Amino acid sequence: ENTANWWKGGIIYQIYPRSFQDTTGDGVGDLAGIARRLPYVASLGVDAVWISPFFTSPMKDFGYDVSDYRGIDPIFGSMEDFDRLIERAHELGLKVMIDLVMSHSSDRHPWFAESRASRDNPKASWYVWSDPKPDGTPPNNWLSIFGGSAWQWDARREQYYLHNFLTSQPDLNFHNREVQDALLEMTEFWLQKGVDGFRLDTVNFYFHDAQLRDNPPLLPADRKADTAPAVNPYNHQSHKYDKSQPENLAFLERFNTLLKRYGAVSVGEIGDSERALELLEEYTGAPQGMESKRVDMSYVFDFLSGHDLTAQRIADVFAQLQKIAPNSWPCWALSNHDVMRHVTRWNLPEQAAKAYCTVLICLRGSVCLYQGEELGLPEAELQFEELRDPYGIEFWPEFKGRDGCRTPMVWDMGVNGGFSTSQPWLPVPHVHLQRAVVGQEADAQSVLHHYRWAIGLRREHSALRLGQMSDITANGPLLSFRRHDDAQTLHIRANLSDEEAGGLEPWQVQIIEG
Ligand code: TEU
Repeated sequence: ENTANWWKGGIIYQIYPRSFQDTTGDGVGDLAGIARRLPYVASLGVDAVWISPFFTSPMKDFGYDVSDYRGIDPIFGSMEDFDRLIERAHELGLKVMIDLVMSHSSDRHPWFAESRASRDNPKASWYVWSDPKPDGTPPNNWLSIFGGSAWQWDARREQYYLHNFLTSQPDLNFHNREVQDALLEMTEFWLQKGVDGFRLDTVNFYFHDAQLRDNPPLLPADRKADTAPAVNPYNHQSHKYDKSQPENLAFLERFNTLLKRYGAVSVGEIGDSERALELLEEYTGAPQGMESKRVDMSYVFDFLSGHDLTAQRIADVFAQLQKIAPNSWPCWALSNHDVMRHVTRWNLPEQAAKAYCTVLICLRGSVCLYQGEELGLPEAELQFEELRDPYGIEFWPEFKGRDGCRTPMVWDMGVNGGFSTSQPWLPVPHVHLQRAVVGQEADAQSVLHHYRWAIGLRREHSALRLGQMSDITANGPLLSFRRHDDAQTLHIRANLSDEEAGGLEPWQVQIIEG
């Protein structure tokens, strides 16, 4: 097997470090806890872990607001813990991907402190600053995903700064070459530590329109898949100018050149409901047999959205993909730390959760699994008082935020599911305990065993990892397609309904070789 190509058709297990395993008894997970649980992750048969941010952070967005890109936040442990984690992962044959949040830093980052100090200091243009309009209002109509204007007034500089997310997440100015260089140096620091790849947070937000033009209104026809709640005004505006700018491609080529010197890979998070597939092709497109010059693979948000995942929808997504992004390499996910767990989102019985797992594993592309989905965990129901996510607090109750998918992993039936000896930062729902790892290990029919089986299936069939995909059709609840390479052809038929159809039992997925 070509190990340089491990990511292609590979399966990546996403770990949210706050909620995986606590070893210090503070109710928050840590790196030592991840290292301790790596044998479990390896036992699933996945290729890699992607660990959500563990860098020094004031935790306003739980690590997606970095104040030191080269430091480990003390709540997660030390650099020695990280070194041990990588070593352990490699011993177990797991690759390690870390989460680079480069589009913005925390407002507590020394770069921002310097930048905001005056209009003429050396880092004055490291962030995106602008004068107000004559009437004192923000320079344009850009909106923050987390609510309100994307511009925050700064009394010292008497200017606005751009933030696509929280006001405490100022946007780095990628038009400034020094910023690019600083981020590349930071990336090399982690490459030298031996990381195998990066998940690039909000990879299409790096650049903004340098002229700061107003975004036009969004035509309903241009709204495709998105995961954000309708209550959010951000979704009703086009994002022609605040993200997905063409200048990003050249930066990604610089970034990729560095990665390839170390044999490392990247998965980009493209959040763009208007041009998702066009960007997928631009970022990851590579003709057959060639490597992408920019990003190796990228998420497609289609299966993370609220739309029911019908046979028709899957077939439509692949038809679109074939048309708009024929040379791309997508990375599929059903759940992550930002969206409602899919068992709840689509109201899936256990059989259905298994069927969607099998279908996911059979699709062309790489796959990201999110911790706990292999247990069939439903979304945790939380009270307003229990919320920690600022996004949820802002839009409650129309949108309940992202805490419900971030509650701790459940390992056993003991106190807090074996996650922590003390009160966890988010509660462990009682219903989750019945789905703990220990119980499912003992039950051959469990969702956990099904995931292990399906992951193994992909490992054993080159056609599932790297083969072509063809003849995808939907007929009512029936989905069928072929995967084939020089060695084999697999015919896949799935009944995505709770009634018998086309000779298949409810939720049956049939895979026939030949
Ligand atoms: O998320 C980017 C992002 O905007 C989407 O995932 C978004 O949450 C979704 O489309 C709903 O609108 C990334 C991280 O995954 C997230 O946890 C961070 O909060 C965000 O970036 C900011 O760094």
